[in-house]
Amino acid sequence: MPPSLDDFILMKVIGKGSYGKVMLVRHKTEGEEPVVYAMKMLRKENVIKRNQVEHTKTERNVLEAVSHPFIVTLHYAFQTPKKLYFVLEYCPGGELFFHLSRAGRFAEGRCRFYACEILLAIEYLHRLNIIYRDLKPENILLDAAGHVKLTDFGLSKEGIQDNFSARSMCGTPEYLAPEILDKRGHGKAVDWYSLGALMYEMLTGLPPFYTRDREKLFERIRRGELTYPSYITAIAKNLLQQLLTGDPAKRLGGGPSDGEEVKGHPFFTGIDWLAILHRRVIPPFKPNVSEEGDVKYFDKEFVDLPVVNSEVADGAHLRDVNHFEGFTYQASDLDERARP
Ligand code: ISQ
Repeated sequence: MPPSLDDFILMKVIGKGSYGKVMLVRHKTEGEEPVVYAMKMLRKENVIKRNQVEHTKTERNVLEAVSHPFIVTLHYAFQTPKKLYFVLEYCPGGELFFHLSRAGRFAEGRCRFYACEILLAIEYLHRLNIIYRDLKPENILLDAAGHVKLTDFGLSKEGIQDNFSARSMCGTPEYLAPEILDKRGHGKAVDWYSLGALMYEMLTGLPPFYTRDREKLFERIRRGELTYPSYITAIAKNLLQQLLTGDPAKRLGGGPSDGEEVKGHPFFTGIDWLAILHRRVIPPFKPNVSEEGDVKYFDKEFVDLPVVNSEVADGAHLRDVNHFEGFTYQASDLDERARP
């Protein structure tokens, strides 16, 4: 049987945006322990109106193709006449952004830990010729142990040229490499720039070049002149400067060895990369979640929203209306996904 909406109990809203919403759901399993997932729901009408059809198919295909400890797992995908559903691994630690907002900024050791896990995820994607392109604190989640999980692959993958216009007008350009802003064509090095931008925000509390004036922001990203607070250590500052280099050919990670070049920076001296990959390094912060399905790290504005089962009026029971051909997916135990 292909997966369907009937297989899940909708519990709580944990995220909402122009794209649609994300809910905590419980799988109706027979006998065994209950399983919770994060269900991302997209209204087809919205996806089409916002020119996101290709991006949505990309996200579905990338998620099926990958298997990595620091990338969210896709368990099922299905559709009803009006909506598309991604059933993903639930990450009870919430967004890294949530924790960064609370803490103001992170100590260097905590920043290094997240940077290491993210670096390995990006390196893995690059080996599959996938460029992530959308690294920002909202797309980085924490699992129950405090390890990183990347989500949101709508903008990923090589060869999608239309993303600039589609995204920049609604998204935030803070983390975008200057070659994307200038539509110069771009490669894997954009992800190393974004890693630098993310690390800058983790260490200082604000993204590089920050201003609320969009035009100014664009100009500052292009000029590339950045100031560093005095508490940033010399080694961290050097790494940030090398990752935030405007010319992708001169940027750290921009060479043929990709992530290896970044790993080799003195900021990462002493890191046991195999221990990081195997999740043997204890996270600097462990989410304090009690029962399965705890939502304490998700914004109250979402969690307090009512769980509406508008799905009944949506013709949801009429399954397999294939507006989005090939969307349905069920993870198999014998999967052939590329492992790190
Ligand atoms: C997994 N867990 C919590 C929230 C999520 C949001 C989007 C995608 C996956 C998620």
